[in-house]
Amino acid sequence: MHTRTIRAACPHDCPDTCAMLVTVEGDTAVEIKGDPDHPNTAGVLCTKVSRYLERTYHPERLLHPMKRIGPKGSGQFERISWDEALTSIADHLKTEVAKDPRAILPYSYAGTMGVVQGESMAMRFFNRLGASKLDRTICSSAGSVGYRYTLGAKIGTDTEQFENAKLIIIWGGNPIGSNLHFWMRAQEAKRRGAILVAIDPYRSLTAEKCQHHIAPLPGTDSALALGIMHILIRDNLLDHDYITQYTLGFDQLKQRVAEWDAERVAITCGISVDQLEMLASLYGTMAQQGAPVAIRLNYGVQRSHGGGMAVRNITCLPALVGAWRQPAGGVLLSSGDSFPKQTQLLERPDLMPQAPSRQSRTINMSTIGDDLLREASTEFGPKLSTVIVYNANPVAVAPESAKVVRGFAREDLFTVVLEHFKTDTADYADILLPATTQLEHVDVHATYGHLYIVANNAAIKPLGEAKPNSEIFRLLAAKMGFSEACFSDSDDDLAAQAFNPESKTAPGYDWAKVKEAGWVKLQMPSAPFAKGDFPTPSGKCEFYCERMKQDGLDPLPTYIPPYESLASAPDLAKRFPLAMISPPQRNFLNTSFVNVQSLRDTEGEPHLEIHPEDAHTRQITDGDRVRAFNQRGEMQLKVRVTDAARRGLVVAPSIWWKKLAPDHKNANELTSQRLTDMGRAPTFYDVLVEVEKLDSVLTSIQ
Ligand SMILES: Nc1nc2c(c(=O)[nH]1)N[C@H]1C(S)=C(S)[C@@H](COP(=O)(O)OP(=O)(O)OC[C@H]3O[C@@H](n4cnc5c(=O)[nH]c(N)nc54)[C@H](O)[C@@H]3O)O[C@H]1N2
Ligand SMILES: Nc1nc2c(c(=O)[nH]1)N[C@H]1C(S)=C(S)[C@@H](COP(=O)(O)OP(=O)(O)OC[C@H]3O[C@@H](n4cnc5c(=O)[nH]c(N)nc54)[C@H](O)[C@@H]3O)O[C@H]1N2
Ligand SMILES: [Mo]
Repeated sequence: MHTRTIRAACPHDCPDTCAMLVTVEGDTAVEIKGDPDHPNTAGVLCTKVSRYLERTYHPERLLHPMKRIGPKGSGQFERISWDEALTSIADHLKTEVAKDPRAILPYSYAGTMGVVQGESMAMRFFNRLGASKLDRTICSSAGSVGYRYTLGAKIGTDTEQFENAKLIIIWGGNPIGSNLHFWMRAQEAKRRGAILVAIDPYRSLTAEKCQHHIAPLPGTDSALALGIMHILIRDNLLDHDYITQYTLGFDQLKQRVAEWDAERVAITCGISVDQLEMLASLYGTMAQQGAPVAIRLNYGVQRSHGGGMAVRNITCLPALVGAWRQPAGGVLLSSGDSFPKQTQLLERPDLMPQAPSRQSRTINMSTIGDDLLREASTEFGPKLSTVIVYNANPVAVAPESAKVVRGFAREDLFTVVLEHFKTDTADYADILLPATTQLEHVDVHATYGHLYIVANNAAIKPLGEAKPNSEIFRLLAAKMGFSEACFSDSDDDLAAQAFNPESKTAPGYDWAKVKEAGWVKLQMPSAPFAKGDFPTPSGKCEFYCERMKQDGLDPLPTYIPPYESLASAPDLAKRFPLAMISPPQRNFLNTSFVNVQSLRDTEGEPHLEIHPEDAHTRQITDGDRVRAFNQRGEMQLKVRVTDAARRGLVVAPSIWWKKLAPDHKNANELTSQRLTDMGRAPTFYDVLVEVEKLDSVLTSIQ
């Protein structure tokens, strides 16, 4: 049998975007592994993606188009032909477009991070329709806005440099679970003598392996950063030369942080003064001694009311101590803006119909629950009549799930879902279309955690009648009679248009070459802000930010408390005294992989971690089944009593498929649709709950 090796890219929403090698025998993929030559992947795949073949050849893969035959949400479908599926979608869309195309909404996120199967052909289609635009805020927009105000663009320390750092602060992230290849560098740094500090309310797998762990209350990181700045300035642990040359607003910052003495910060964050002093002095003193000090800033800090401000404040730190001078110093949140992606060319916003009577409308994906239930009004525009979901699972991942479910259950809503599996969202589809997986289609990837463009070649033919997203939207465009040339672009054409060959970072980008080689590194300076060059309006790191003032925000670093906490909402906290966070499980990728049996077996059943004292006052013991609830909803979980959760905090590792949980619910029953201070993002970790033991009678009914 003909055996060959195909160069592929891991498509998942993860900073690591691994380069993979797929071995194919005949028509079957038989092995998948990390590319040993790729500097970031270094031959290693995480546990879940090493099961990608199990996912691809899963017996429950969707293999042909289907239409709904049961009530919404029942998951009852019957097989139809592609022609019937596409014709019925196009007929429906034509009627809606004639009335008002804004009633149509695409709903997509990062099921695949590929440029081709993500927002290229699909967005051309929706732009040409004149559909509502989707504000893609569900993950990273709060931090993106805060970061860009301060530093200008999401550019940061190269992951490969972290092994040379002497101090690494891992802030709001759990890289052992979510950013494995960064963790490999951090471990190497530790072997070379570096100190690792984790800042996380929860003693995660990562925090457990760092020399220091500081556990602030969720949503208080902006205060913690103010406290560090206060001490750095108080003790003169500053790089005055760097501050003078490359920053804006130091004097105003100094005045502002004077208010944030160590006592006040320690109380706000629920930590000790000693911990704060230790952290600030470690950071400032090591930087003064010329040691590279680096911060790996992640998403945990962004999921509360003040998530944007938290990222902004933390991002001010490296400039104060001059950490940017060194390649292994600075901060990495995301490398996303290093990639010269040609968004306009790929998505063609110019195709939007120019009807003067109708302005285009934007719907925030994080408030899909409310927006699906909203009636037509002059302010809102037409009621949503049609949702086309691809690369996403909103019924499980969007906040305040009860409302999301009510929305998708609307009998007058026409829902199309492009999927690999019958997910919680797919159950609500009127038409369900089978999509190809990464092994079956072509794509090209930028990433948010390293600096390589990674190519994905198709390893095998599409299974069953599955088709790539790009092809589905091409076919729908043809059915709609769209004749613009861009609807004939092939997947290779789209991949070729992905990055600007005239750019500084990907000069001469040539898809044919990258496709063959598998990957290419961007050309980035090794210490991007060693000599300032911040892409802000002032060209400096903006401690004072005029754009924030124009946008109605405090132009200086400040503290924005959570919506729901003991200190900020004492009345609510009387009823629901515990803060709940629901960070990713190591062996799931959001909701992807939850249906892979071997991985689900590893994670067990949905569980809740609670501190021994909080458990004791509620007469809860390890292994009990409990009900976690608040004013929005409830769910049932099995309890693990552990001091990994700090007092006052419960942790519900996520994101479970609802239908695979014993009570058909997940953590988003309890999360809210309130948005962050910046970037209109969700506040998944800004939630108060109460927990009580389920009595045995109730449990047995469930
Ligand atoms: N295995 C796996 N990997 C993933 C994902 C996955 O689902 N599974 N998801 C991917 C996606 S979409 C993303 S966005 C990234 C997320 O990347 P990370 O943000 O690095 O990943 P998490 O594991 O969510 O780490 C968040 C940590 O923040 C902590 N945390 C919660 N609230 C706060 C807070 O207020 N302050 C601080 N300092 N810490 C807090 C949590 O306890 C948790 O340990 O990971 C990606 N990688
Ligand atoms: N409570 C709580 N909720 C959260 C979070 C949390 O930490 N706690 N994290 C939030 C974050 S950070 C994020 S990023 C979101 C993630 O939310 P989503 O982006 O919706 O991620 P997934 O749940 O993995 O769903 C992606 C779906 O896309 C499908 N898919 C993959 N590839 C393709 C393809 O090529 N074509 C098609 N048509 N489909 C494909 C997969 O089968 C999967 O069902 O969830 C958010 N929700
Ligand atoms: Mo995310």
